[in-house]
Amino acid sequence: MTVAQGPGSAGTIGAGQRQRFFDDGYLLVPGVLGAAEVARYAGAVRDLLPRDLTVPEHWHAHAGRLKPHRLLADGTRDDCIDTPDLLPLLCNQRLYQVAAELLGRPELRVYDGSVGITLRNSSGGGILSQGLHVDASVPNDVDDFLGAPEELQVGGCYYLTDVAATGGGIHVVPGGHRHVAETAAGSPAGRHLHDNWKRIPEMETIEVTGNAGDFAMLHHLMPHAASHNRLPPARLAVFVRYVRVDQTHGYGRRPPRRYNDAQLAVIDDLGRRLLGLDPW
Ligand SMILES: O=C(O)CCC(=O)C(=O)O
Ligand SMILES: [Fe+2]
Repeated sequence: MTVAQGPGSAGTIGAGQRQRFFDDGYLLVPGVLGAAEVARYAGAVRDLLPRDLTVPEHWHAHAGRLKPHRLLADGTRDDCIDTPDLLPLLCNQRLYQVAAELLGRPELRVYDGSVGITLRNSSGGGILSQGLHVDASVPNDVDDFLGAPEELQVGGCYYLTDVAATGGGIHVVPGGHRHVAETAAGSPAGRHLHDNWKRIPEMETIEVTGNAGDFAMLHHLMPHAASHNRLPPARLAVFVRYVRVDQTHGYGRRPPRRYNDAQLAVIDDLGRRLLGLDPW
């Protein structure tokens, strides 16, 4: 397990941990959130579940894993759950510092904000509940991954519960991001191989276990997948991703989302820049 230094380490992860991230393709950043914050955010995630446990039709629900969505007026679904309760997770100072260190410059944009709740279940015979895939910040109509720092996205999930082995932790392939880059570079299909790398053939994975308040940070070419939760505690996670403002494909210059007064009240100065409301 690749583990970064804990909080109080001057806000940086240091060259060694940075190197490990680029060698392994992932890094567990411990203690991004303190116990009181964890309790508050975990409560906010639990409160997304209707009291009568009706799972709305427009939520994703598969093998005990729920992803809340909002149904928009035009009938589309939005999985960014940026309620005033959860929005500060996108503006977290310490996680931002880690992302800026990995991405090599301070001017970043943040996005995602989706929530993953994995309940204990005995479905499926295997370990993974999802096919191995990458969530690359490279559009599907681009033929090759560049591998340049400006193209990189780093992101993953906060654990809001302790995630012990077989408890639904995200699975990764140590070094798998290099395999994806090399295989794509060596194939005429490039970025389009394996259904745009959304259906990666089986590879050996490990589960990222961690404590409530930790963040599992992944390189955007890291093959990964959700896993079944075989343990009683639900796994609560919130996903956050970062790119540089000069991101090759424009991910860093997307128009900001629209926020109401209650949301704006919880967005600090750093958050305003990360969310694209103010320039850097
Ligand atoms: O829930 C997880 O552990 C991973 C989910 C994931 O990778 C995804 O939905 O793209
Ligand atoms: Fe994913």
